[in-house]
Amino acid sequence: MQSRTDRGRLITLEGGEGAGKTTALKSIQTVLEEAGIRYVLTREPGGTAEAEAIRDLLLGAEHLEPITELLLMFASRREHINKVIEPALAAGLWVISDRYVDASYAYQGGGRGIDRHLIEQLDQAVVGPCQADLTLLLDIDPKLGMARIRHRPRTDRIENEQLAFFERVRQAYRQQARQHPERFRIIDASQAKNRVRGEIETILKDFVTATQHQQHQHQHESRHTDSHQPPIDKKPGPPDGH
Ligand code: T5A
Repeated sequence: MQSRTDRGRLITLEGGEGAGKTTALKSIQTVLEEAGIRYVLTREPGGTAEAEAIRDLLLGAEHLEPITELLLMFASRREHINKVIEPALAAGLWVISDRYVDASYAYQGGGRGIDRHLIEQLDQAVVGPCQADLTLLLDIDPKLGMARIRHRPRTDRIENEQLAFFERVRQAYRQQARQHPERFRIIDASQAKNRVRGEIETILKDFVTATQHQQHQHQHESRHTDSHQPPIDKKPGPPDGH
């Protein structure tokens, strides 16, 4: 059986609209590349042909019931986990996902007001143990985030929501961070790009160092355990089948 330390690590990136995820992704990639870590870069909703088709529906539809939106997010997530995330982690690759399950708590839970209990049930059934190891939350006042993307020629269905919606999204993200302090790191995304980049790089480097330390310790312990195995009993046993 594969040990926890042989698996890759799942890093997720979250934040409201215009928080600067695209810029942050580059910083994460730089640190992993410098550390010689092989990784897969992916996104949600999306990441597979089927999940990307669901993304087009989610972001392009004129109207969707909140519950339909939630179920489609989790349907695309299941495809993504099964076909991309799990196989990569099992092969020892790291995965960086531009948004993951916390976005459903924030947008469908906080933004749309869907009962958290239902999202937790879906999380358990669809994501199960495939939870993020590290989540970077780019926290920003939605007024500033929206101002940054105002110049975009086209906006999608969710980006067209009102400010109050994005305020609720922000609060729900912060609640997620309070509930999972072991994996969340909050970054003040209103800072200048170079400061955001600096913070992300520091967090990532610490995480890489801690992971590599864990892996070395595990290898050392396995070697130590092997060398203390009791000697194999040399007495010949009965031949097979007797
Ligand atoms: N969704 C997703 C759900 O509702 N539920 C779910 O479960 C999931 C998984 C997905 C949408 O789906 C929703 C959330 C989303 O609405 P997306 O493509 O992930 O869509 O979402 P967006 O937030 O729209 O992603 P963007 O790529 O558009 O935004 P970014 O990456 O946050 O913004 P970015 O990096 O392009 O930056 C925006 C602008 O700001 C500038 C950049 O240069 C750029 O012009 N900028 C800064 N300016 C000043 N200072 C800084 N520090 C800056 N950082 C960036």
